[in-house]
Amino acid sequence: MNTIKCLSNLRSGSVLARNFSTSNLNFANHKCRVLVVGGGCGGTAVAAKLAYRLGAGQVTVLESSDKHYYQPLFTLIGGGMKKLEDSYRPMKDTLSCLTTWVKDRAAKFNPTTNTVETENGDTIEYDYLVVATGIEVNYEAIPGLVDALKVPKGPVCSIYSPLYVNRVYDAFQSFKGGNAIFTFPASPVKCPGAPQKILYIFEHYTRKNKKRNAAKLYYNTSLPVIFGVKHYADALWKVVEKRDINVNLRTNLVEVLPNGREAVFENLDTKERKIMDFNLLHVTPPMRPPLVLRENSGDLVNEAGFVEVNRYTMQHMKYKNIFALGDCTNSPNSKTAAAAAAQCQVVYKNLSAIMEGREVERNYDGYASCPLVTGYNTCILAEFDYNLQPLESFPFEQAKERWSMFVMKKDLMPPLYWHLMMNGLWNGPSFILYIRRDGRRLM
Ligand code: UQ1
Repeated sequence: MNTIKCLSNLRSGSVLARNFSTSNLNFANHKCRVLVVGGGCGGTAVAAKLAYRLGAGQVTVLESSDKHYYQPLFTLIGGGMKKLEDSYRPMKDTLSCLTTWVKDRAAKFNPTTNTVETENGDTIEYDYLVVATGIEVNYEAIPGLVDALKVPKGPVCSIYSPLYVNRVYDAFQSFKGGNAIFTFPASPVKCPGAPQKILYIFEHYTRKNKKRNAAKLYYNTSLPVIFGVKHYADALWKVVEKRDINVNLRTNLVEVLPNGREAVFENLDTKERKIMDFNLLHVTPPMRPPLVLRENSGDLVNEAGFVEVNRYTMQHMKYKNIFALGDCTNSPNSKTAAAAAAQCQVVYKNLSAIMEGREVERNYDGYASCPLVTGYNTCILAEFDYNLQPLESFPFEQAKERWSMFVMKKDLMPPLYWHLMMNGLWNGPSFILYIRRDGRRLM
């Protein structure tokens, strides 16, 4: 990664940029051409692209974290296949050296004055803004959950936070039998496939460790379907049937009882509540946009707090100098890193066009992909668009569980993410589809 960054420095004639630009600067009043709010997957990728085009010092990234997590690894950490330490890099090494890192957090968006106020009380003025704050996990929304997640070596766990992900494999190992319940909340979530990936990994784990006969597995999901895309839902129903997993649709976790062994679920249609006991409870928490979007961003967002963009161009519906991508937008795609990869090229192209006084030119088709890991060596690679139609990269039946797709998820995607996507060099597999589908993906 350093080689690519240094090369980009040399090519822009700014060898020193790495040392001076990617530092945690705090200016009382900072002015920049492009402000990217959020140094996660989408923000970092689009900032790298823009900085490479505009040169050093033109793009500022507002991000408070020291670490950048590659969150797709969290399911594998849950299964004991990877370590938490494998999933992150220092923020300073992830952000392009051509960008200026302001280590702070957005407190208020003022789209009419082209400024963002930060939590430290500074104001950043921009010509163009890219919002990429991501979505926030809200464990507190479920009474009893946070306390249960504090119990050392307890049976309640969750892959959705670096705070709790290491509890998951511990809970697998402590499990001796009884009910193992995996949940999906009644809110938009990032990586909607992950709540069942960890279920399938656990099922395989119990078989490998001679605990399967003693275990009763439940997937309690708020959704009315097992997966939003029928093509893959059909395949997943066969997986749960074959592996004797009980699926309860429209079933939402509402409380974890203080005894730490029982949870309350509500049927979202009948409103009926029931208590289920468990020996393992894997929780996917409800999620929501971060506070600054929910409360301090005026007409940048919809009622729920998601940034209102045109779903094709990713341009803000009202403010033409503002774009958004990733999990914080209201575009109805699946919230995955692969979607952010496809969106970052659309944002980059359209923002560049606007800067040059041209019309937006690129359309995002809703592409998302979800490597549905189904155990310790198999994976179904789901790829689809806004119409929930499969949009597959490979010339074989992807709805089938495959070892090759598991290797791609576990061993090929992480280096691709760190070396290509974080340097603005990966826009998803649209080029493969371009070759295979006669140009369908490049509009
Ligand atoms: C992808 O582009 C991506 O974004 C970086 C992922 O997130 C980690 C993925 O998991 C996948 C599967 C893709 C799509 C890539 C190919 C080669 C189909």
